[in-house]
Amino acid sequence: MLPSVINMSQQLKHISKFMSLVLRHKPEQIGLYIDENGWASVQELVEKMNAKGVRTDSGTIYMLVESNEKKRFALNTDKTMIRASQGHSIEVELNLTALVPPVVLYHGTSNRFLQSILDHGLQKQTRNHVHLSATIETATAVGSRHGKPVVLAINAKAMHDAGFLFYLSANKVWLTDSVPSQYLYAAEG
Ligand code: HQG
Repeated sequence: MLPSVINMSQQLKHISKFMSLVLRHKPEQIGLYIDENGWASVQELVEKMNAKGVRTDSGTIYMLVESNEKKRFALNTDKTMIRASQGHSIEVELNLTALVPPVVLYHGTSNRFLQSILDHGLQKQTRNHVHLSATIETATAVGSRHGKPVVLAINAKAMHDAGFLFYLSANKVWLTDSVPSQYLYAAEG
C-alpha cells in the first residue's frame, strides 16, 4: 500500500475510535449532547470533533458508518442523528426488544479473568450489558482484545427459561444483564 493510503486508513481508524469514545463513554470530552436514547446530532459531532482537532466531515462519518466492519454506529432515517449500536458505559435506553436467544451463546474473554468469572459469573463491568456472541469465532476475536483468549459457552436457553432477558443490538451483538456461573461451561472447538 502507498504511504498516503496507509495514513488515510490510520486517520479513519482514529476518527472511528474517537467516535466510539464520545458516543459510548465520554461525550463530555467534546461537550456533545446525547439524548436518552443515545442519539447525537451528526452536525454537532462533526463541529465538536473538529474543535478538538479530530478533523472530519459528515461525508466521512457517513462513509465510516457504512464501511465499519462491526456496524458499530447507526444513523436515523434522515441521517441527521447518529448513535453507537451497543457497548455504552453512559446510561442510554436503546429501546431494544427482548428476544428468544439461540440455545447456546458464547463469550470470549482472557484466561486471566476465567477464575473470577467462574466464581462470580459474567458481570457487565463498566458497560451497560454483558456482551455475548453468536459464534465461537466472534467470541475468540472479542477475547483476544484482552489477552490470551478463552471462550465460554452460555446455556442461553436455560437462562431464558428461567426468565433472564436477552436483547440483540442493531449490529447483532447479544446483550444480557448478567450470566450466573451455573449457566457457563467450556466451549468446544
Ligand atoms: C470480563 C467490543 C472478571 C469480560 C466487542 C471481559 C464486544 C469479568 C471484561 C464489546 C467478569 C469486560 C464488549 C468477572 C466479566 N470477573 N472479569 N466476574 N465478568 N468479565 O470490553 O465483552 O469493538 O467491557 O469477560 O466486540 O470484552 O468495542 O467487554 O473480558 O461486543 O465495538 O470483563 O466490545 O466491541 O470487557 O467486549 P469489555 P467485552 P467494539
